[in-house]
Amino acid sequence: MKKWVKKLAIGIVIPGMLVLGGCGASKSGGTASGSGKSGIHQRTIKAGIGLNEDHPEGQGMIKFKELVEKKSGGKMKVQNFFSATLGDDQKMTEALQGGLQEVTVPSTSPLVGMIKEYGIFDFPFVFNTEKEAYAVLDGKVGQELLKKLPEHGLVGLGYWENGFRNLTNSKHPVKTAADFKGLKIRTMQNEVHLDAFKQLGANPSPMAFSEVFTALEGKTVDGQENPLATIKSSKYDEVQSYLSMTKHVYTPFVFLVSKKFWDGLSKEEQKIMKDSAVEAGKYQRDLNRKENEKALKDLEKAGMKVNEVSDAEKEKMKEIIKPVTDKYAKKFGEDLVKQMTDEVDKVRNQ
Ligand code: TK8
Repeated sequence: MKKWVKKLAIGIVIPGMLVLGGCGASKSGGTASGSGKSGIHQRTIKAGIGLNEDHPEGQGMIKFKELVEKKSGGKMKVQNFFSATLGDDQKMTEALQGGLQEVTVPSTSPLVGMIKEYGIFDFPFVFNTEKEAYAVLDGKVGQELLKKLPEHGLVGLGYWENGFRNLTNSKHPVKTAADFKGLKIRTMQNEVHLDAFKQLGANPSPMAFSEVFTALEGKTVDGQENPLATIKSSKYDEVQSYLSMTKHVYTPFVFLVSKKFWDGLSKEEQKIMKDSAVEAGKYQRDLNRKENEKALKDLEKAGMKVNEVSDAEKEKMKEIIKPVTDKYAKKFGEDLVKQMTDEVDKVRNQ
C-alpha cells in the first residue's frame, strides 16, 4: 500500500471507530465513554420497578434519581420506568444479568429460584415489627445474602421495604385459619408461599404481579395478598371487598444493579450509586410505614370491609404451616434460619 493510501485509510478508520464507540456507549446506556475506572462520566441508568409512581417504592426511585443526579453533578442520569413497563421482577432481574438494564428493586421472593437462601424471608410469622426485619436485613444475615448476588451477575446495594402482607378477597372475611379453605389466592412465584397457602387449605395460583389486577377483576382468582400500600396504589379496592389483617409475612425489596454495568464504573461512581441507594432506601422505608397506616384508613373509606385477625389465630396458622417451614428450613439451611430467629429474639427482648 502506498504511504498516502495508508494514511488515508487510518484517517478514515480511526474516526469511524470513535464514532461507533460513541454510539455504542449511548445505546447500551451503562457503558462508559471514559476510562471507566476514575472520575465521573456521562451515564444513563435505566431503572425499572413493578409498582407505580404513587407507591412508596416509586417515590423511593424518584428520590434515588434526584440523589444520583445531584451527587454526579448531572452527569449520571437515571431514567425511571414504573408499573412493570420493562417487565416483571423476574424479567427485569434477567435483563440486569444480561446487561440490558442497570437497576431494579424486586421483592426477594421471586429471586428464590436463583438464590434459594432468600426463601427464609418467605417464612410466615417470623417478624412482628419492621424493626425486627431491619435488624435481620441490615445485619449479618441480610448482608451475607447480598454477597451471593455477584456470582449471578448482580450487585445488591441494600434492602428497601415492601412490607407486611395482608389478604384481600371477594368472598368472605378471613378471621380464622379455616377461612382460607377453598379460596383461590394469587401468590408470588415462590415455592414457600405456594406450599404455605396449600397447607392452609387455600387454592394458590402463582402469577407475576403485573397480571394480578386483571385476574382479580376477571375473577380468575378470589384474592391476593400484599402490603396495604400496594393494595391502595394498585386500586385493588375496586375489585376486592374484604381486607383481612393477616400480616402473615414481611417481604423485603432488594436494590439490584447489573454487575456488568457496576464493573465498568469508577470507584467514585460506585460510591454515588451506593450512597444514593442507601439514602433513598431510608426515605422509602419511612414513607412506606407512614403510607401503610394511611392506606388502611383510605381503603376503609373506599368501602373495603376490614377485619383484624387475633394473635391466637395467627399462632394457629403458624402451627398449621410448620411442616412447610420445617421442610424448607432443611433446604435453605437450618443454621441460617436460626441466625434469623436469634436476631429477631434479640430485638424482641430488648
Ligand atoms: C412488584 C412486586 C410486588 C410483590 C408481588 O414488582 O408480586 O406481589 O409484592 O409488589 O414485587
